[in-house]
Amino acid sequence: MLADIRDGDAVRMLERMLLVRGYEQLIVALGKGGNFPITCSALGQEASAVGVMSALGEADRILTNHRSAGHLMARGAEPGRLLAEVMGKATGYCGGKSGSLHISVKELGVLLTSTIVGGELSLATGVALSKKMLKEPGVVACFFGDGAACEGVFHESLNLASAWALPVLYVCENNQWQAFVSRREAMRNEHVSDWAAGYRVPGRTVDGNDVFAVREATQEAVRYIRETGRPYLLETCTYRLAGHYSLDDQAYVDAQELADWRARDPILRLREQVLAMGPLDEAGLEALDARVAAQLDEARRFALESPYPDVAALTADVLA
Ligand SMILES: Cc1ncc(C[n+]2csc(CCOP(=O)(O)OP(=O)(O)O)c2C)c(N)n1
Repeated sequence: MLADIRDGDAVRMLERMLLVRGYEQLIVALGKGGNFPITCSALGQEASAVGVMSALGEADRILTNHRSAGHLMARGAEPGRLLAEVMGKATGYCGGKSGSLHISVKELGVLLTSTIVGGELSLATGVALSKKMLKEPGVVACFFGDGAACEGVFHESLNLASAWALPVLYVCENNQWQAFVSRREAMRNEHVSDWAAGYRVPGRTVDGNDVFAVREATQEAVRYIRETGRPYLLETCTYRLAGHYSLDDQAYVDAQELADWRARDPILRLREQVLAMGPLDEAGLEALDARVAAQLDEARRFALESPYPDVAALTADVLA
């Protein structure tokens, strides 16, 4: 961990997590003004996104679900182009056609955002099969929720990836909720990773609010996949601190449960770790906050001032 501090990784990870959090809050704030698309945020899950992504390499490919902003930004996506995409602007990563629920960023290796719950699981398995057949290097990382893990497609995907020895890192972000249903009502096992053994796949659960733990677990998983060519299931235990979608006020959530998880906020935790370990003091943290706020202001300006696509663009890239 000391090495992390020395080379500035901890500060860089904190900056990314702050940027993701600020971006998600900005989208909710813009939504309150009306006339803005509804999105699904992963507020509170920043350590999982940043920790996993920090252990992946350039040749690796990523598929994700409807809570994708953190994954995209942790991979290096610019907040301005992401926001422009959500707003349907021409400067967005998909020319404004995908919104937040279907975005892909080819140059960053992010192949898919699926709003079909579990859709990313079978497609990631297929991408891994193609990688294997074409003898391409790299692993395929697939982010999904505990709700997706309760669907048949999760079990079919794990089974096939194991039977065919495919290089997939299945990352279940267990945020304790499946839309408006607590995961306790939908599954009897405590951990999604318990299911892995049934498919002869290694499974590990890690504290998803501890960015260092997530990174270390991902490094181990990726090492295993690169060495054996076989799949691995990593479960990051975390919590969705905001509603299912941007207008959801979470009235159905137990207040004590929410308060307990707020106290385990991954950003507060990393701030304290950074202070204790020394790369930044209070003034340094304030300067970091200001830098992030400036980046988000610029992203907002860029997206708002960007033009909408020409009508002619409607039929470009349409394959069917
Ligand atoms: C196939 C399918 N069924 C239902 C939905 C509606 N839906 C959207 S998100 C969601 C909950 C998914 O829960 P989980 O996989 O745990 O992800 P989380 O939202 O908690 O990140 C549901 C049921 C959908 N989009 N697709």
